[in-house]
Amino acid sequence: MEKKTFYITTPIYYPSDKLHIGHTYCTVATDAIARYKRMRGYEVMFLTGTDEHGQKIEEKAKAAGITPQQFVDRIVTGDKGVLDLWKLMNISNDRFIRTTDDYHVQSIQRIFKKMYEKGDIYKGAYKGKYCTPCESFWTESQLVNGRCPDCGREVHDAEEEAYFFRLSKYAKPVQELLESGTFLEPASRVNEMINNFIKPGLEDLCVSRTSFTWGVPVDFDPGHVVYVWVDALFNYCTALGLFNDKYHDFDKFWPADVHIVGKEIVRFHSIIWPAMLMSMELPLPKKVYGHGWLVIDGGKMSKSKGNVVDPYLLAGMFGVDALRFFLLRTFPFGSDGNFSNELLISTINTDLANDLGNLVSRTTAMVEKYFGGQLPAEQMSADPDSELEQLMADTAAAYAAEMDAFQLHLALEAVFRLIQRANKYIDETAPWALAKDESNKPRLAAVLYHLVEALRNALTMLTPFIPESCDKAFAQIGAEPADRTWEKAGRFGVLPRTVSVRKGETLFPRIDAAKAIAELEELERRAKGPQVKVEPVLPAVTIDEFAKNDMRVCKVLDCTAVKKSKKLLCFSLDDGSGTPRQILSGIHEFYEPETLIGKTVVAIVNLPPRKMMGLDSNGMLLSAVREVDGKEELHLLTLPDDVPAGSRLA
Ligand code: ME8
Repeated sequence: MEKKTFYITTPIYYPSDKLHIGHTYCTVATDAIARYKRMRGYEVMFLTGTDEHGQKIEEKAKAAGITPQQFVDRIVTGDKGVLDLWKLMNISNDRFIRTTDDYHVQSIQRIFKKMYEKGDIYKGAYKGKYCTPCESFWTESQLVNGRCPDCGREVHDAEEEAYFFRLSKYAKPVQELLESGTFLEPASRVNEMINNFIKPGLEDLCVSRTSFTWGVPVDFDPGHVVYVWVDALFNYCTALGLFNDKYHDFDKFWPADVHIVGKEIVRFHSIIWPAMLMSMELPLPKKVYGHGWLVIDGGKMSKSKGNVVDPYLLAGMFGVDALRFFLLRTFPFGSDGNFSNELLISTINTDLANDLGNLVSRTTAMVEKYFGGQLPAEQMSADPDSELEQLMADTAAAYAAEMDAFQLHLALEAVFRLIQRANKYIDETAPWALAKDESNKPRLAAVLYHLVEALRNALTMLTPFIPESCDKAFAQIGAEPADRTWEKAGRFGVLPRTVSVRKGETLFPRIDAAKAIAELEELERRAKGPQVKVEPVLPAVTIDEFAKNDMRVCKVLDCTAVKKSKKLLCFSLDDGSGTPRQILSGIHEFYEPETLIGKTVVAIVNLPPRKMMGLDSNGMLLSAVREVDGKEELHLLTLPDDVPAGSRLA
């Protein structure tokens, strides 16, 4: 019998900056679902990739002095680029598409032409509000406080000759699609789409641009490039071979079972995408699932806000599986979640180090200690522990239901109820007390067998989330690959009663939170580089006003610390007049006085005299000052020694 197929996608990423933990969240979630479906026996196609065209990339490449292709190559295939990140995070995608791939470009041209020939794309003139970073045109009514509703940045008036897609024609069938069944989930997003976008009236969509060139050229009208969202959305089909010879899986996998997307791009996936597919007379995807954002202090992570969290850094410190687990265990998939390092560490410590890690190490240690590593089948009592056995079955059922509904955090919650129950079972049965009396050995063996079986069940269900750690733990409890399958989950009595276990390395060492956070902050600080505060430019002065400042080159004749002052240095200066000038300067924390004698400095000499610590100061020395990482940095202005004393600065 042919296997059932399951086609799942993530959004294809903009390689305009390095990816952050928010992008990682979406891909790790999709990966866990894909792995789960494979475990359930589906032939899975898991697609991800990069969305490489558009004005933003063209502008960034220009600013970097390289071609757009070079720019995207760096971020996609370069060191610590997109491909490296997915490898590191153990992402099991079956295919990776780049929208600059020739086959995709060719397919997009054919798709565009087909919709044009059908009359669903027509030529017109576009006037609207354009958000450059989001590459989106907006109508006046869609703006929020006159700004882009997606990113909150300024929009500007834009007008250009353009092709339009007859989105308005599809308003009714799209609304029906949204209202019927479960095309878009979570359900809360349906009303948002209908009320915010469909009810105000769907306008035709501008689908070509002439103001830049980095895009798929409209082959029948040079000068136009295809709107990046048309180019991007059809990746889900071109990557299967629609209108190209690169792949031949379209009939097998289309329509997609689910597109996993972030909430801000639900609009594109649940309105524009089905409308274009209707136009192309292609089947519609079965589901779009809009997940929430990882936020920091309530705001979305973004490079421009400087609050992006680097997945390389976290995976390096805590391990890939710990990071994968944290992302999917902590935040309900459909809602926003507040990311913090503290939460990450406490989740690792509580669930992985304590609950799971302890269950593995206590179970294996006890089988080794009391039975030399192998349970004695012939001596094992057959007493059932029906509550724990039943919980194994119930957990598998609950887990499957939650995974099928993409409620990943609830699926994990169910598994951890089993793990916690198994830990409690250890306390209740007290194997160490049973071990004291030889006659209790059969019961002791049965208790330990129950624990190994509870672990086997839990690990099977955790495998899509933390595959490498589960492999290691399975090896410790003597579970062969054939014992790790979904068919064996939810059952008791799968492993042989003579199972051999071997205590191994600690899977998730406990993290010292204070130490780890200090280390992380230091690494983050170093990765960011010094944070220099740049003072805003002051209001303008006229040249005449400026010329009133009398700034002179002076030689330092003597320099001493002022008694009882931590800051002040007393300078005796040759200002060229023949009479030494005394100036006090609060720079002792930056310089030792003797190191300044003989230096050529600059002083403003026409300030009114001041008294400080009982001493006269006749002017001020000029310094360069800036704030770095919140601390003031000062450099006394010095000139080459051949500049004579008394020269004026002008
Ligand atoms: O949108 N938390 O690409 P993209 C959770 N190229 N998810 C986040 C996030 C965060 N802090 N930040 C970003 C695009 N994402 C288009 C997709 S698909 C045909 C084209 C998610 O790189 C975001 O919600 O800007 C989106 O789903 C994905 O990362 C890619 O974002």
